[in-house]
Amino acid sequence: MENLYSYDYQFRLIVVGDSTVGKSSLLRTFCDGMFSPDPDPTVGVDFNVRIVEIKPGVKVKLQLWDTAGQERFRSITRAYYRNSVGVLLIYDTTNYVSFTHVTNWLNDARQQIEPYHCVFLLVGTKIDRESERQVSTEEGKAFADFHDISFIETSSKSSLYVQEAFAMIAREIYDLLIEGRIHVQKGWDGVKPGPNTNNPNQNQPIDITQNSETRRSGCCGSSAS
Ligand SMILES: Nc1nc2c(ncn2[C@@H]2O[C@H](COP(=O)(O)OP(=O)(O)OP(=O)(O)O)[C@@H](O)[C@H]2O)c(=O)[nH]1
Ligand SMILES: [Mg+2]
Repeated sequence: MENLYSYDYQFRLIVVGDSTVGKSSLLRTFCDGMFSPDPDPTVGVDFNVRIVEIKPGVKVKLQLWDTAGQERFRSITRAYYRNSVGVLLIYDTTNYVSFTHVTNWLNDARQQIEPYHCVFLLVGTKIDRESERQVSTEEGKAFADFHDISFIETSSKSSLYVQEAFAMIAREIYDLLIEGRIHVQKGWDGVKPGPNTNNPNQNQPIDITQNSETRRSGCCGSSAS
């Protein structure tokens, strides 16, 4: 069993996208290894935790906020962006309309999160339903490239690339942290140091002032103090 008290950093991630695109299913597969063909729609916001080893000897606790896609919960969802360091933008590869709405989710997230740093990952779900596909891999990739963010396609039903999706965004955040482009800040819960003591950087805020001109793929915002 995972030791929930042994980790180097905590990253807070939020999962957003239209209703029924498979946000909760993605988290359930990732956190519990289970898939349900008939889950309840999310009401407001749900919360999951999982510790992952993103590099040999580096453990990160992922605090995962699962949001409701339904419009009536939108104001609740917005309140959770600000304290997130990563956003998984989800669409359903068998539902073109959900893909066209990703721009709105991206803009909404950017608006709420700035001036804090954030890493985005575009995730196309349900690739086990290949015969019903409406959004090609190329279209997903082109959107991600245009917005300078990472991209992956998954199936929660068959577990395909689910672990990889979370590892991808966690590693990207960690690399930015180590490079000093994201840092631990008081009053912001996106990244927090963990209780492990073997990481020399963990208890001190990282000074990014010397690097604040540079931006990296998928990273938005500037230094907030
Ligand atoms: N075949 C297949 N079905 C999936 C997959 N992921 C989710 N589904 C199905 O899609 C439907 C919606 O899944 P949810 O995970 O509840 O969707 P959601 O995005 O959390 O929806 P809201 O909570 O309403 O925002 C369910 O019937 C799931 O079983 C997948 O990878 N493959
Ligand atoms: Mg849900």
